Amino acid sequence: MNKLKAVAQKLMTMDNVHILTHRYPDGDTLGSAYALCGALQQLGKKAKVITSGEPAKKYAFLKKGIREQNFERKYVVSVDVAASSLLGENEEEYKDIIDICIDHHGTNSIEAKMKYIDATSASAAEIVFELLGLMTGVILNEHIATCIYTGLSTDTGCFRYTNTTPKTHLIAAKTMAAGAPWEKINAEMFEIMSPARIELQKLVYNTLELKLNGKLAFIVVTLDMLKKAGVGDDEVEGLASIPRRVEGVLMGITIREKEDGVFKISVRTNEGVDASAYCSVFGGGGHVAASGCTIEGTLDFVKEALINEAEKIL
Ligand SMILES: [Mn+2]
Repeated sequence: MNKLKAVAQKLMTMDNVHILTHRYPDGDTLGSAYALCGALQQLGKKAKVITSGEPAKKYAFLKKGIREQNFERKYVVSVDVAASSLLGENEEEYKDIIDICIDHHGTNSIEAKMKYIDATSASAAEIVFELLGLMTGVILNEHIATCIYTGLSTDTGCFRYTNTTPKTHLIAAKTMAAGAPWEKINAEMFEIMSPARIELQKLVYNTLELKLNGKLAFIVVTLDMLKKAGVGDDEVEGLASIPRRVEGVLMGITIREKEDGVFKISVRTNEGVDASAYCSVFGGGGHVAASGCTIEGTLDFVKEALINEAEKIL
């Protein structure tokens, strides 16, 4: 039997399901989770999304088709979560009891009774879309279409990144036909920003530096800048694409201070430079063109470590 079909059949037998997202939840993990949750509820099952951390306000619309249900958890599904550490605050409670793990990160290291990993999918939402198609009785309504489209669009940078495939567009087309408000979703995800967020962007642009003959660019986002601009932690997303935009840059790095001496690093690359391999040196990982890791130390130490390692491959 096709493995995804086996996952679909297993899900059909489940009830009282908790669906987990990764920490700092993005459009893909949330879209995938709420699409699956909506589908299970359509089938008369009880299901609930357990996010790791409060999602940014701009994702609130993904919840709109979901009924709040209280029940005792019997099964656990994770979507778009590549490693148990990425469950964040939910790691301890859930890491050993995951029944089904659905993901598109080739590096996935989650322990689960059943795993479906497809690294050729641009987003977890693509897998969830195909999964729902294999579940008898699930209808692609406007809510599910909205969730899936959001996952596709956000993980492909609005269908621009190299992970985008003909399949991505075919699924997007089906969700558009099913009523996903694609223009509004893309405006909300990629265009609209609060004045405070624009203020932050101004501060961040001032930190842009080019290294290694212009092949490496990085920006720095400090807690102080967030304070100065008046933005919440949930409005910081999306800055990571800035350094890679500089002409000639092969690797764009965003160094974001999470707490004193702890930096979250986001790496975006051009022309096939392997960001995942690069980040694995620092204990992180992800995709070829988009990966991340966490490094502790002073800002100067972190910068130097990143530059030294980049010099080996650029
Ligand atoms: Mn994803």
